[in-house]
Amino acid sequence: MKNLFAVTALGVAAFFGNVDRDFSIISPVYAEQAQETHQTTGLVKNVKQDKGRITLAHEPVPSLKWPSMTMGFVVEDQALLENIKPDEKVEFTFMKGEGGRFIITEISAI
Ligand SMILES: [Cu+2]
Repeated sequence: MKNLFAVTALGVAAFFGNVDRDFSIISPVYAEQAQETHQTTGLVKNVKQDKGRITLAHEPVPSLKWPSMTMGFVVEDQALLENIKPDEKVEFTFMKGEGGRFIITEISAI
């Protein structure tokens, strides 16, 4: 019984040890930024599906305190741009990626 307890305690310690290591890799600040998404609508100015890029004249983005502007985005998956055409109005969801790029995770015509 004493041995079983010792083994169990060791298992719990090992488990929490692993959790601790995992959290040390991703800092809380980075994890928060990676999960934060933003949504707005916009007009498609240019699409380069083969490069996974799109230029949008977007409406304000309150969650980023952005005014309306025209800017380029990259898409998480080129397939997202399959049915997106210039001069179309779209709604989209994006997040800030590495190197200050903004990555669209969802986009659809409205
Ligand atoms: Cu912008």
